[in-house]
Amino acid sequence: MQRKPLPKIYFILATLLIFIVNCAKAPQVIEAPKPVEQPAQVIPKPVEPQPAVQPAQPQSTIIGKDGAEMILIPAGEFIMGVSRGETNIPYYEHLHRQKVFLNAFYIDRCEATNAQYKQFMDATGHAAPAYWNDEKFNQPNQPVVGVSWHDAVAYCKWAGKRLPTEAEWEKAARGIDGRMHPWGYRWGRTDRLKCNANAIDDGYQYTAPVGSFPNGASPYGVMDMLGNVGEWVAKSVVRGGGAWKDNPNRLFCASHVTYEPTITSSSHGFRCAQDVTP
Ligand SMILES: [Ca+2]
Repeated sequence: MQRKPLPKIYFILATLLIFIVNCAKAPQVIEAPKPVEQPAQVIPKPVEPQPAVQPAQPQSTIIGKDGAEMILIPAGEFIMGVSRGETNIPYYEHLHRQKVFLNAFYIDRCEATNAQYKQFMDATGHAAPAYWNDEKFNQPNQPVVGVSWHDAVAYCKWAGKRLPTEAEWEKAARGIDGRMHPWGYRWGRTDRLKCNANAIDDGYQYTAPVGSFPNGASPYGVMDMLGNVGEWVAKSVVRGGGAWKDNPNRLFCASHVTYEPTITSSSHGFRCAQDVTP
């Protein structure tokens, strides 16, 4: 018996069914996921250690325009003046022992010399002081003498400095503890050899080269604060308790004498001071 062929419609439907199934099986095109953009990574810089903030410390010594070494006298209180009975010279009993505070300052280690004063004269045309041609006093490293207070002020101004105040001079000479002399409180048997006064055996008949008595240095290392030459300070006062020709028994750091600012003497010189600038 001959099979009856399927109607053509079945082929069409079958073909259509296969197409639909294949379409369903066709691999889907899956787009690759877009990379997620990451924010740029910020790498922190290493923190450099910062030095601790320290206040600027002034140098312990400096060199002035005139070539003179200057010593730092630190800020703080010191004992100024003398009490009744500390000296047998009634003239000085008005000085009143008291505590005084001073800011830091610099002071010349030594008295101003003839060599330094010559620089000033050459630069400014300032007149020569008294005793300038006297061989007893005019060697280069001897302290300049015969200067008036006005001369001393002019020199300090040229050197970019100033005269010390009385309090500054006294603190530089005796330190903070109220001692009577740069090297100690009492005058010992050999202390006449610690400064150039009128002692027969200190080695100098007139002024000595500055800095010749290291054993007589002050607690800060300032030289010749007693003897050699008395020193002009601010307000026309001479400090130093005497000079090369004075009796050493009368020398002590708190002594002072006021003079006319125009007077000159072979016993009078000076040294300079300077503020501490940041
Ligand atoms: Ca002196």
